[in-house]
Amino acid sequence: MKKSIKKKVKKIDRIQQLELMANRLRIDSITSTTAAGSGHPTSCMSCAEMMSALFFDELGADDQFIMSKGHAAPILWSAYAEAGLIPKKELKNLRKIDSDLEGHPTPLIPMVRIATGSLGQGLSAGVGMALAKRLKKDRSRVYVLLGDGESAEGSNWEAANAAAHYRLNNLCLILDTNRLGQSQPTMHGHDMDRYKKKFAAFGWDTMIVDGHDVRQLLRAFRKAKSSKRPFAILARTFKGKGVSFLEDKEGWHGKPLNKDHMEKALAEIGPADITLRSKVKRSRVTHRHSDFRPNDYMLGEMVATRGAFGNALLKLGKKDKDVVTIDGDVRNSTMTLDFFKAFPGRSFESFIAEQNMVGMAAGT
Ligand SMILES: Cc1ncc(C[n+]2csc(CCOP(=O)(O)OP(=O)(O)O)c2C)c(N)n1
Repeated sequence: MKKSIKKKVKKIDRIQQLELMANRLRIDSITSTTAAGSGHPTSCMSCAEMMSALFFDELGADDQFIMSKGHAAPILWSAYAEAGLIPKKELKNLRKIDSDLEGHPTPLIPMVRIATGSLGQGLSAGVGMALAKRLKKDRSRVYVLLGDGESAEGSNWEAANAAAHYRLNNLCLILDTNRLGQSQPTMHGHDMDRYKKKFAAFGWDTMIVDGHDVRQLLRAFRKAKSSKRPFAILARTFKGKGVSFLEDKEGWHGKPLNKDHMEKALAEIGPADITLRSKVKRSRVTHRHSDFRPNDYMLGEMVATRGAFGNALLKLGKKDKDVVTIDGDVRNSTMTLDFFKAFPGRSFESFIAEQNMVGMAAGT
């Protein structure tokens, strides 16, 4: 009995710690964008609890995180800084020409595997990464944070289709449903059931949560892990959350605060005195150069370009076990056919969904 009470007290502390960290990330995002004189503070503020819960509780050392709404990069940099993966003092150099902290995520920062910012790309990359993990029998997971405005991009729905087709239960999407896009409200606003029906129709498991409630977010992450299908956490949030003159207000997208506004905002954001450990580790993308010599042909020998491509791909597949092929229902035109026959385990069909095909390839 005593033990369970103790456990409960500890749990409450954990939630409060993550709430404090969410405020910490909000403050970092506001101050770094004000220092830069550009950026998207309100887009960061809506996902502060998600980022806190992810980086300081949920993400394991080998899990992958993709910030698909790449304009919220300042909160990603803040999370890395608070996790000790980049120096905190670097945050004030956001968007400077000689800083790696660009306005949108790029692999210049080692933990970033895929550049985002052109909206609608992150989920496809996540599908590619989730497939690659399965192929390597790696049991870690892939998390994609998607904007609600961004979810209108067709590429997301190609990706949603593929994720369900491949039953990627190692893929978890978090939809930051803050109701607002850049110049106006989004198509579905806060109609959470619309999103639920869409993802369910594509074969995903879903859960609607209050995206500012850390406890609900942690519960959703737990549920996602026991799902047999890809999982969408549909988080109802407010853009600019935590500051009265920004919260749920139109006209603030992509605008840093001036010094006066920043002081007012910081005074409103609650306590944020916290340091927490994260399991996320500094990783480096390794680019392997393969010394590959394609097939030789005799001078004057007539070989169709696609035939030569198919032969070369097959040879490359034999040489390098990490090479995979993704096709868009044209394997007998592009001659990826032979690779598919030789290496069925490393061959994936994207069907006639080329946006997702390219995004998946970037993610693998
Ligand atoms: C393909 C593409 N189209 C348009 C933009 C310009 N843009 C940047 S942010 C944004 C609004 C995004 O809204 P949402 O996904 O809801 O994110 P929020 O900032 O509201 O969290 C737009 C239109 C872009 N970056 N990429």
